[in-house]
Amino acid sequence: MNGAESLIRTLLASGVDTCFANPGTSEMHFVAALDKVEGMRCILGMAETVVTGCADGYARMAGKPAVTLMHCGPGLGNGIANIHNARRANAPMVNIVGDHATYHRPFDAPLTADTEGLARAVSHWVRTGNSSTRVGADGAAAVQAALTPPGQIATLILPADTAWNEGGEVAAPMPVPARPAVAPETLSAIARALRSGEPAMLVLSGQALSEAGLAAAQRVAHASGAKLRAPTQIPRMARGRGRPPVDRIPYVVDSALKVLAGTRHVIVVGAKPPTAFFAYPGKPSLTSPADAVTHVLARPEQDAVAALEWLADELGAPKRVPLPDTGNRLELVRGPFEPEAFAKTLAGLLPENCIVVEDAVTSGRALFAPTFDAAPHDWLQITGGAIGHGFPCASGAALASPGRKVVCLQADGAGMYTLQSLWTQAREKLDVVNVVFANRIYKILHGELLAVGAQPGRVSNELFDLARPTLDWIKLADGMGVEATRVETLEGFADAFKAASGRRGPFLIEFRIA
Ligand SMILES: Cc1ncc(C[n+]2csc(CCOP(=O)(O)OP(=O)(O)O)c2C)c(N)n1
Ligand SMILES: [Mg+2]
Repeated sequence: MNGAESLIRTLLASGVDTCFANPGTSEMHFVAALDKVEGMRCILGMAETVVTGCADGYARMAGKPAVTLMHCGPGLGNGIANIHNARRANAPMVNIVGDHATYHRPFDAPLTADTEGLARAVSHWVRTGNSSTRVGADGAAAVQAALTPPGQIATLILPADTAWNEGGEVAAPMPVPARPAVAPETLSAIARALRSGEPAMLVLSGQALSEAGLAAAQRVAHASGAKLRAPTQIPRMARGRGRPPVDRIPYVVDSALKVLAGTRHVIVVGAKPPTAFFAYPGKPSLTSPADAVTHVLARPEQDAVAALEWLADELGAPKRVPLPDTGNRLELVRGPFEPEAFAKTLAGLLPENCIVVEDAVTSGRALFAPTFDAAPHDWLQITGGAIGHGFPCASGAALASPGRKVVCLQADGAGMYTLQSLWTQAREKLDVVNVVFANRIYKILHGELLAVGAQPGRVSNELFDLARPTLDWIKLADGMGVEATRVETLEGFADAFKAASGRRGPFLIEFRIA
C-alpha cells in the first residue's frame, strides 16, 4: 500500500468520509487512491475558497471534519479566507495540501512556496509528512487535532513522494479529549455576581447557542434577570419557535454600546468579550461599559452547557421556564426591499427545520429579531468577516444534512467571491435556495467610509459601485446549471421563495433592490 492509500484508509477509520477537493499534479496519487478505496465522498470545488467554505459549512452541521484536498502553497493560499472563517467558528477541519516531493524541493520549481508558513497562519496544527510509512499516523493525528474542543484547523502537508512511496500503514483513530469542565470556584463566583441583582448580560456563543445551551441560559435569565445576547457573528445557533429569542449584539458600534450600556456584569459563555468589528476614531474597541466586570463562565473549549445548567440549578431556576413574548406577528409585507420588512416576510416562509446560511452584509442587519418566531431552524453566519462565505458554506451544510432545506442569504458583492459554488450545488443536486441581495453596490463601504471620518469622492464611488456593468444573476446561475428567477418586491419574493422551497435541488432568487 502506498502512503496515499494508507492516509485515506486512516481518515475513513477516524470517521472522515467527505472530501472537498481541488487537486493538482502533486495530489495525483492521493486522487488515484481515492479511486481504489471505497467510502470517501469526493466533491469538486472550482476554487479553493469554495473547497474550504464547503468544509466549514459541512463541519458546522456534521460536528466532525471533512477533509479538503488542495494543491501546494498557492492552492492553500486561495483557500485561506474561508479557512479563516472556519477558524473563527471553531469548526473542525482537516486540510491535506499536496506539495513537491521532498527531494524536488531544493530545485525551487515554479510551485515551490512557503506552504508551512501559509498553513501556520490559519491552522492550530501543522505537520509536513516526511515518509510514506508515517502519513497514516500523521492523518490520525490531524483528525485528533481537528476534533480537539472547541474544534480546530489541522493542516497536513503531503509531499508527493510520501503519497506515492510504498510502505503505507493505516493508523487507528486517536482519542479525542473531552471538553474540560468549568472550575467550581468560577461557577460560584458568577452565581454570586448574578445574585447581587446588579445588571448582568450573558454573551453566548459556540456550544451555548445549541438547543440545550440556550434552554439553560434562558433558565439563568429567568432566575436572575440577566439579559441574553449572542455576539455579532455566530457560528451556529438553534432558533425559531420554542427556542429562546436571543438577539445579536449589533454590528454598528454606537448601537452595540447602547445594547451594553448600564451592564455591570458581562458574562461570556463560549464567547469573547464584546469587541467592535473595527476601530473607529474616537470610539472604544471594547463595547461593554468601562466599569463593567467581565466574567468568563466558559471558554470556547469548555463544557458551556454543563456550566449553564449548574448555574441555573444553583440559582433555583425551574427546569422549564416560559419564553419571553417577542411581540412578533407573522405577517407578509408588500412593497420594495427594506431589511426589516424582508425579515418579517422571511419569518413566515422559512421551512420547518431548515438551515439558514447568512453572508448578507447590510441586507442582513435586521434579520434576527423579526425571525424569532419562524419555524425552528439552525442559523449559520460568516464568523471571520472574510466575505464570500455564504454560497460555499450553504453547499457544505447541505451535503452534511440530507433532507434539510438550506436557505442561503447572500449579498451580491460578497457572492461574487465564490459564485462557482453554484456549479457544485448543481452537480451535487444540493437542496439550497440561494437568495442574492442585488443592490449592485458595496453598500456597507459607503457607511464605513463616513464612520472612519473620511469623505466620499469620485474614486470611492467608483470602487464601491457594481452597476457598471450590471451583474445578471439569472445568467450567472444559468451558466452554472442552477435555475433562477428575479424579483423586485417582497410579495414577488414570497411567491418565488414558496415555489423554490416546494421543489428539490438548487435554485437562485435574485432580489433586485432599487
Ligand atoms: C475577503 C474580504 N475582502 C474584502 C472585504 C472588505 N469588504 C467588506 S464588505 C465589502 C463589500 C460588501 O458588499 P456586498 O457584499 O455587496 O454587501 P452590501 O454592503 O452591498 O450589503 C467588502 C469588499 C472583506 N470583508 N473580506
Ligand atoms: Mg451589495
